[in-house]
Amino acid sequence: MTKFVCKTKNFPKVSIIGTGNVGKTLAQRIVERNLADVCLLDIVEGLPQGIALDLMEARGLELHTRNVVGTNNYEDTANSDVVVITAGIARKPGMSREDLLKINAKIVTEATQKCVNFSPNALYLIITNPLDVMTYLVWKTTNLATSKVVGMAGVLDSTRLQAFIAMELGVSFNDVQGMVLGGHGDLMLPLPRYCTVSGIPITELMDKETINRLIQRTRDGGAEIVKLLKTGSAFYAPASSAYYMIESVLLNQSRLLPAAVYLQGEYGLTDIFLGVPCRLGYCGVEAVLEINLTDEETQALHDSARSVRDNINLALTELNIFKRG
Ligand code: TXD
Repeated sequence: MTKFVCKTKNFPKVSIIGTGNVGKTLAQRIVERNLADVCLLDIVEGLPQGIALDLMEARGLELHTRNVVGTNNYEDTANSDVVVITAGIARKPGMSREDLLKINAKIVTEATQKCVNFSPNALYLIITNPLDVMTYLVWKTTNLATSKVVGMAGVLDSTRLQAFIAMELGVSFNDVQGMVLGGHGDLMLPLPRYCTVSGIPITELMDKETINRLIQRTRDGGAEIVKLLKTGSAFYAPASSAYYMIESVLLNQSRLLPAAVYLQGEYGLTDIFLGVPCRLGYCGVEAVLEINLTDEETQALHDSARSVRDNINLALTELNIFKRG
């Protein structure tokens, strides 16, 4: 065969740190939708290589053109457009998100620092729990701009609420919009006033009792799945939520979505990452939106922020993490 040297178009590159359930499902979604090449990294030798090879062997049948590589070496993540941090341990039954704090803080900050050496301009999408705390620690322990660090939780919590609303009303999932703000924990803040079915607020379609039941189910959404699975936690909807955000970045869609972003006075909160609506495009977080909240909602958001801040302080002191000036 005659071989020709040909310069191919550079496709975007996404590196995923942690090749567990969320990482490998996200990789599959990204390549099978032809969005980007993927580099999978894990601490376990052979795991990312095996998953990458498996996905490449499916390529001829799935008819996509993206490459997947698996590695244990951070050099291979170089020049990524997006770096996704899913490394850590997953929540087990009976374990609160806060229990994960100490172990995951070390894993996440060390992994991110290594990635930043090779991809200083990437957008860093944090997934590891406890989400809002991990996102803050990533920013605090690197020189990344606030626009380049974002945490995934609001899209997941909102899509769960959307699913529960659609199932309750028997309407198409596609017609439902949900909006969940606050930390990714028991104090998250689902906002029924901003949840709609084809533009109609759900407060017009359901009584208060039903709405409260769906809100509680959303708050318990992660735990409900942990309880059913017995080992591990949810990963299909989390991977879809991360994909949704990455697509908005790489295709420069500037979607308006809830995510953990750095607040500098918005909602009366400073120096914290918390779930609020933002605009996400190629440059990262392009804008943080301040929507109208009632006094009660503002109070609930501040309660959620307080719990996140307590855990941030715990991580900073217990792990003796260097405070960025
Ligand atoms: O809404 C959200 N943000 C979340 C968060 C939704 C779902 C899952 N959420 C959290 O993401 C979950 O609580 C975990 O903290 C992470 C990853 O969840 P996943 O379900 O993928 O966990 P797994 O299957 O246990 O995978 C974790 C992988 C596993 O392969 C480990 O070997 C790897 O992380 N790991 C590491 N990789 C690289 N470097 C280090 N140090 C390391 N430590 C563990």
